[in-house]
Amino acid sequence: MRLLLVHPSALMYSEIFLRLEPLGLERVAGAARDAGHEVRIVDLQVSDGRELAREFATFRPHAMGVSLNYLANIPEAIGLARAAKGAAPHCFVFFGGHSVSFVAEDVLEQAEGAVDAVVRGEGEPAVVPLLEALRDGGVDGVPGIVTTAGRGPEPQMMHSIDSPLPARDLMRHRRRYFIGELDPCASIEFTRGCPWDCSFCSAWTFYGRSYRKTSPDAAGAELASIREPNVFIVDDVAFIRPEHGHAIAAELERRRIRKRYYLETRSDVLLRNEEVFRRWTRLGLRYMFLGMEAIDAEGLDLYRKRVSPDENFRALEVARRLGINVAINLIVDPGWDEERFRLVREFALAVPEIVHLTVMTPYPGTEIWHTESRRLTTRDYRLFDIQHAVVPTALPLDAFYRELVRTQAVINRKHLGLRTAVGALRVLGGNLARGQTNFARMLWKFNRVYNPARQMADHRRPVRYELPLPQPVDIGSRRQLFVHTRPSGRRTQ
Ligand code: B12
Ligand code: SF4
Repeated sequence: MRLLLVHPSALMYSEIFLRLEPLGLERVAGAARDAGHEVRIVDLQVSDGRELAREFATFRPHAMGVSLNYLANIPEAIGLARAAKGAAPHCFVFFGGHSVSFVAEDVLEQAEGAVDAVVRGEGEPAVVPLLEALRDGGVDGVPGIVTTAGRGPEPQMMHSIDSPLPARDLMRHRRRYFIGELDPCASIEFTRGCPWDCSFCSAWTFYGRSYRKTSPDAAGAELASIREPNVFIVDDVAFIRPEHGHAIAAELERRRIRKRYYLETRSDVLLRNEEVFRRWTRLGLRYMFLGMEAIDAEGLDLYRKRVSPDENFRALEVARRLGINVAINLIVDPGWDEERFRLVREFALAVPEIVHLTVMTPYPGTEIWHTESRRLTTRDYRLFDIQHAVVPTALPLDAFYRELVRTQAVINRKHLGLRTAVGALRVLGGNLARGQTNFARMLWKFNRVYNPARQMADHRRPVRYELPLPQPVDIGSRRQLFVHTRPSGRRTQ
């Protein structure tokens, strides 16, 4: 069958720092292609609607699948589904991905027939049975399927994540993916899932708190096939298991693979496994996101981060010693006042690291979606991008955004200060010489993108599609939050 896979546009407020390949969609494409189907991908992060319309008209897909990892993309995806059905009523339209797995029934209802099905959970084990069922008639038996008739069998979880390989060759604009100065940049996955259970995060609920690893051999072979000199490791928490990090490193040493890497991890993992990170710096590890989330013990407890402020600060020292550039993430609570923002600015100016701010947002699939007692002030999907406040702010909303943007701007200026600017110019020169302009554009975009008036205007847009209301759930039984449920007793690590 002919399958067209689509990734929606980038969210404006994240595009400034990065734009990365849609690895999940590429893996779904890989699974379908391995089974003999003809597959194409359009990534609207780097292509425009005209390219999609052209592809749709010439390829004439039997089915179109849209990736919905981000809630904020749901209205756009419903628009794409409506357009597809208008142009080709017999094309089977389905959605899949992280966020839509938690709100499948609501999205089907909102799409009013434009979406035939939502696939909950991992896409690789579902896509081939789905295409076969389409050919043979009747999709109700496909694992993870949800239609307006109800839910099919439970989603299946792959035993090994070594295959299928992502269909990277189907991406037509690979040079447009970048993260900071790592331009161009590919992505890779070494592990899937997270064994922790932070209250604001849905990574663990999606995979039922399970955790799987690639084999070092498969990871080495995949990295060897990547042409880009830079790689973003998409794992929620990199190198939880030191022996796994060492085994992949050994494989890269054996194959003489050297690239520059960006990854994300936790402070306690970095402290525990310093040696692994040191070894990876020799292989090219340059940048790391550290989800600190809060600078005080109270905030860390609230998010159930299971890390102390002391561990966070010691982890920063370790990273500095290893020469890794760190981007710290802090969660802004809508309850913050001017004094609190001032303290955070002071902290951000006092540390050499890049400080990134995201606004505390209850998402479907997270524990705080069910427990956060503050009323939602909006249910507009587009505002659930962790750059907008969706629960009441202590400051008037416009003052909250002014403080937020002021803090982000102070931090940004710090990084564009004279010393950094000289460094940035050197990098810029190198990138431009190789025809890579993503990093250059990013440097000048800040004021246009981060702007309180624009954030306020986002709240005033007419709303067509709204998030469902949170249902009270007994958090004592966590399995109610899971998309994938594991048979009890199975080892996760
Ligand atoms: C890597 C990553 C990114 C990367 C890459 C994003 C990209 N272009 O794909 C970067 C760093 C750019 C990023 C940015 C952001 N991210 Co992010 N990200 C992740 C992360 C850690 C892993 C995603 C991943 O690549 N996994 C590996 C691949 C193989 O899995 P996958 O993408 O989930 O795909 C599988 C299934 O979802 C499904 N599937 C996916 N697509 C499709 C399509 C079809 C048709 C089907 C059937 C199935 C299917 O099958 C795939 C294979 O099993 C997830 C957390 C997580 N563990 O999922 C957060 C996560 C998705 N991100 C999140 C957020 C909030 C953001 C930001 C908004 C943060 C910010 N403000 O800066 C931005 C927005 C980016 C944007 N859209 O413009 C939230 C989403 C919250 C929500 N409910 O909307 C998550 C869940 C993290 C969290 N802590 O809660 N992110
Ligand atoms: S925030 Fe990080 S450590 Fe916490 S559950 Fe999510 S992915 Fe895991």
